[in-house]
Amino acid sequence: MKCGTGERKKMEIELKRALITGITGQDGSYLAEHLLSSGYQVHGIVRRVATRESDDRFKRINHILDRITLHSASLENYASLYQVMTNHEFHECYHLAAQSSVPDSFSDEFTTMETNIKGTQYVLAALRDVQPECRVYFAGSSEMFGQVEEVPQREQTRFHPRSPYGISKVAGFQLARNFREAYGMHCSSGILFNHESPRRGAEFVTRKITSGVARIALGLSSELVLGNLDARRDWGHAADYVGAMTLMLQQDDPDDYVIATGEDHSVRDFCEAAFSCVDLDHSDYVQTDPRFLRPAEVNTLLGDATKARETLGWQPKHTFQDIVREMVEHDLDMWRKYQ
Ligand code: F7E
Repeated sequence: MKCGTGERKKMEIELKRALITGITGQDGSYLAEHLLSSGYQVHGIVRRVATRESDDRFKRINHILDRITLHSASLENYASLYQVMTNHEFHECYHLAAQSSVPDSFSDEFTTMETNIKGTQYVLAALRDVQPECRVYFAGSSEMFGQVEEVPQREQTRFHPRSPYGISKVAGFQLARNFREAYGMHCSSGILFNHESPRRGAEFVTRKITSGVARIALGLSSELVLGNLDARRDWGHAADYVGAMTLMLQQDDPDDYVIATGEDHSVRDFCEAAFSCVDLDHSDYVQTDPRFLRPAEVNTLLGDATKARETLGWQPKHTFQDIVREMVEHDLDMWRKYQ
């Protein structure tokens, strides 16, 4: 079933329907909430096995499960995606699902490439074949800049990825651009710099730090072991960043945008800020271990989101301090149960 102009007009009168891949993740859950509050009907794709797993897989979306529709499909299986696109018409599709851990992309490069590159191609191809008028958002990443050639990084900055993850995101970004140019699809990519929240996975450095700080403050642990403390990142709040995704799809023309705060901090700065939330000095607790270093590191990332601000009217609301404090307070509440 192709979704032509007639069908699209009908959909505009009806509720807007959005499909999210990666709906169980940090960004997917905030995006689902944001779209629901804007009156959308929200659909998500989850792996078949996930539907049979415990509450844990759905922990970020448990509170909205009765307001969203989930479809079991897999990024590794074109036929399953094709079926979802054939059975339901979508106005917007947010393709967020990916293997998103940079260190894991070194230890499992083949899965990262399969999921992130082929998965993106499958999503784009299924939409092109079944409903080419559906607007598409692709989750690009500041990891595409990698070994940066200018500071701050803008949409025009050359890509020099430093990990299988970064390479897979460059490929996905180029696929989205090619579907836009070759098939006239409304495909936009956000080049999102690091974005955090209490829903961040424990494998990422900010959550590892805030969780470690909470455990130390509650007497459940005595040290926090990290890798490169000198790495610098432009850390924003995930809830702010999903707003930028939706704004991109409301533009007349598809385009690519850097989404960032324009402020960078080192991992050491993050530790200092997090420990000071519980009146402790990070230098008394933080250790380093080479096993957390990467084969190739991205030393510094700092974004220039001027285009998003001027074209989309987007800007972040949360400050660095807000983010650190919110995450530490959340983790204190969480770990208190184990005291
Ligand atoms: O590392 C350093 C590490 O794993 C940040 C993903 O969402 O953002 C994220 O990628 C920095 C790196 O995020 C540890 O070496 C030190 O320099 O939190 P991260 P990431 O690699 O920047 C981008 C935009 C994405 O798109 C990705 O999907 O922190 N670091 N010590 C450490 N990192 C970790 N994970 N663990 C440590 O112990």
